[in-house]
Amino acid sequence: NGGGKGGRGALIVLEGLDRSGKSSQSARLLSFLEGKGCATEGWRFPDRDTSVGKMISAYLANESQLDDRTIHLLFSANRWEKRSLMESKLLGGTTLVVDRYSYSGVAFSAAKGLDIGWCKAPEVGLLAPDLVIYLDVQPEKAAERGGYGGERYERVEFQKRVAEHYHSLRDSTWKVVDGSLPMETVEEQLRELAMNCISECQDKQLTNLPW
Ligand code: 2DT
Ligand code: MG
Repeated sequence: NGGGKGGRGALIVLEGLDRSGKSSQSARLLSFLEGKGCATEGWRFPDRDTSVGKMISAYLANESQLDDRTIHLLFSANRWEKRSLMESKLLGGTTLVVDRYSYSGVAFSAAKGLDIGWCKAPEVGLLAPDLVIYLDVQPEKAAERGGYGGERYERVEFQKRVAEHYHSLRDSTWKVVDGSLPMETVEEQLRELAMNCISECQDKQLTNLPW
């Protein structure tokens, strides 16, 4: 695990708008870390494989309608149902590279007009990331990238509001990376951020989101 002995794994989260490059960059980072001999797993939220995740997936595909607060709590429940597994992986020395987390939960729901404090409340007590990498891409630029997949939320006006809320959530664990740079440049920056994070967090306690 990153060269250290018996240290815990790092919780590394990638955030950003739809089409900001999170999924490709997570995959690249994952294979890089694996190549370094680092115990690593790639996770994503929503995790569409659980029964809660299937409800979320149907909602995103516009196959079901749910009240804004109801879907917000389902997204949160989808993280809660993975919390204990996440904790045991991290304590066992596995680094998790997670594509979206609580910040997506708050930014997307707040962009619909829900109160930010209300949106944060169900996230309190989930594990706090050691590093949040925000892939910063202009909403218009993201939309140009091969277009959206047709899911709910994939509209440029909505994504602009999401970007504003992401901005207000930034804290000391965040590193903003310019996602409009060439893929290899972004990849290189992520490698460095991740390696530093993994070696620095070995002896640090796991904590909970402070919201
Ligand atoms: P993907 O395209 O990454 O599968 O995300 N979302 C995500 C929320 O509204 N709340 C959340 O808590 C999470 C994790 C962002 C599907 C969409 O779901 C949104 C995009
Ligand atoms: Mg999407």
